Amino acid sequence: MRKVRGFLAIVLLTGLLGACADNEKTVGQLDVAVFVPGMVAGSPIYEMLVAGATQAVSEVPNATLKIIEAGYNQAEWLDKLTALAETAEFELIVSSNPALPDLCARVAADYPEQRFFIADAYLAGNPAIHTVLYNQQEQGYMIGYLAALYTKELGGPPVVGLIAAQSYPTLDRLIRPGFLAGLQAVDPAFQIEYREIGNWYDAAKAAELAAAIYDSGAQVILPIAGSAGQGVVATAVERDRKVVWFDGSGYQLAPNVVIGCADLAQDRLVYERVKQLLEGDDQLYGQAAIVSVREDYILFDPDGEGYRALSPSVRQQQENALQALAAGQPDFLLTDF
Ligand code: RBF
Repeated sequence: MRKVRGFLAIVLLTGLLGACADNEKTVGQLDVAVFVPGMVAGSPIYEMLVAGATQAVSEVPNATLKIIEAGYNQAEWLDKLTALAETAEFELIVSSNPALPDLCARVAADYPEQRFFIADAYLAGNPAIHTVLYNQQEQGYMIGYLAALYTKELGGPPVVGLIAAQSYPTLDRLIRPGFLAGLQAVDPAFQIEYREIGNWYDAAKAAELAAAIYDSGAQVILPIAGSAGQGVVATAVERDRKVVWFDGSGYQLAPNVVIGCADLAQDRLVYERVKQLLEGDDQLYGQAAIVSVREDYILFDPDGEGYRALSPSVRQQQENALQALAAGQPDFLLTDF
């Protein structure tokens, strides 16, 4: 009899707990989902997204974290995001990239209680969504300047490669013009040799495109291609040419081939904003912030063998340009997007 009662008690308890998990949330519990639009590995911007959210959640009592990799098929993202909102399990969905605000706005229309924070994106005025955009003109400028300094010192033709995964507004309207401005600040003769891969993972295609650009005479290429960018590095190693890097330190990928890395403080940004939102700062929803070199969210990372191996003159000129940029010269003022 005792055994049966015990068994019944366990069944009842399990049923109750199950009901709780399905229908109700424990009071005070804050569940966060990180929606990665792609895969984490090989994309520093997503590695930092996860790191920042993880730290914020670890510092807020009762907060939990789940990481969802949505994969590279962009046509599936809306359905996956909708399914996530439909669970009503997560107070906050955190993501990163400029395509996300439109998708989140569509989900928010059907699930008005759902809240979103999206880094590396811009959407103002939606009461369910907070976004923060990097002034990517600056990241493009600082790395373009270095690519041109290196090429010019070597006496190569005034052309630098840019291999992108795909065309998108931030690339076309901020990164690419900023990169060109950096090149032409060194010498107005510089031009970009531009190619597109078609996705964020095909390193073999990126390697092929890089080969064609290097063979046409360019000394340096910038990949904006997530994990596919490693194909560009592989070709540079084969041909003894150079790469400049975006979004974080890439020096370790190939010492003396990666000559400079621009960096985003995306881990710090995501940490700060997620923490603020979890602590109840609801005023952020509806707001679209823009951050820049002035608040140290966009940086240049000089701490790599490839950068230290450059001539003292190139490094001095690069450091002067970085100081000028921080002081507003040139001024890439951006108030909306
Ligand atoms: N950047 C990455 O590093 N990895 C990615 O998988 C990736 N996927 C993206 C998908 C879309 C649809 C868009 C618009 C951008 C993507 N980005 C990705 C680019 C990212 O938002 C940012 O512009 C660059 O990382 C430069 O900072």
